[in-house]
Amino acid sequence: MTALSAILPEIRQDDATVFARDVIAGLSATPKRLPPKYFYDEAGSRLFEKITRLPEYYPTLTELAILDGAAAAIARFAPPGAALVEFGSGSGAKARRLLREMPGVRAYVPVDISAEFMNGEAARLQAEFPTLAVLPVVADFSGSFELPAAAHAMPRLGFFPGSTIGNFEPHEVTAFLARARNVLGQAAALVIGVDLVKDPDVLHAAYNDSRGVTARFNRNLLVRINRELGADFDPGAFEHHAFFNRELRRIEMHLASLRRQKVRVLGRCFAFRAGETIHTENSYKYTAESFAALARGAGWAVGAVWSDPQDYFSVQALVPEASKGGI
Ligand code: AVJ
Repeated sequence: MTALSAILPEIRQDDATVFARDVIAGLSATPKRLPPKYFYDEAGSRLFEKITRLPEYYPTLTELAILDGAAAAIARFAPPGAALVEFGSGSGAKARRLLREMPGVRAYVPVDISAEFMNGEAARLQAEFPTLAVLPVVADFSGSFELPAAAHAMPRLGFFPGSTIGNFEPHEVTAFLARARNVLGQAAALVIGVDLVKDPDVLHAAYNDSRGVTARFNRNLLVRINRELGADFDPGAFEHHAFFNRELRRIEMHLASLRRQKVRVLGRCFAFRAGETIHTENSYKYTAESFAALARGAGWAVGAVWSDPQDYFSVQALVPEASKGGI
């Protein structure tokens, strides 16, 4: 981790430029939009952790229960001496559950965009599993990234929980899954959490919690843009909107301008009509069939699916298309 902090300043500067470019491009577009990956600054990561503990937010609790019940079966997809590569690790709570059942795994490689948050959690996990090599990578896993050299020599098992895949457009899912095959190796498996299509009322409640944590999470994006890009958003002048788009089978989150207003970002002026929204997130929901079809398009087959009794959420083991049924 010493080496990591040594290269950090350089990465951060580069990040700021990319963030600025993405924000300007998104606010210049019609309709206005911002990429959801930018929710996760330090405050945003903490707000998201809070969301995962809300009674209405079923995905996390459901996925944890599925992982607890299926950990031994999932462990069979880890080759001996493997590196467990987690895309978007967050708190590492889910990896912990798998690692306890995977004594043969030699390394844990969490890949996350939020350096501060991840490094703290990685250190804690290292203390819990002293013989495991914990090798964090600070990167945007939606693009291409390099594995640490030590992990190159090991067989790999991919882990992408939390239904973060739901943030990707369907064509991006295929691209991501194809890239994941390259990072993990052509023989590797990928364990992925996929949220399922369900009663719209259940979906609505999960993204409109009664305590307003999701609303704060959404608005924090404006707070972050103010702080990091010197913008003058009034977060209180934007309202949290979240609804299920039935046709596209996705939750959409927006920030709706409560009045006509102008906002300055990096010397540029952006005008909002009353009611005009910034589209901040899509969270796609899948059926077993619709996800299997996307996976197939990227050369993966569904080797196993685990879900809860209500079929709210699924954990799926993807395997190379020609070799169904684990290793
Ligand atoms: C982290 C993308 C899975 O889509 O449910 C939670 C993010 N947004 N509440 C999701 C989120 C609003 C979450 N993912």
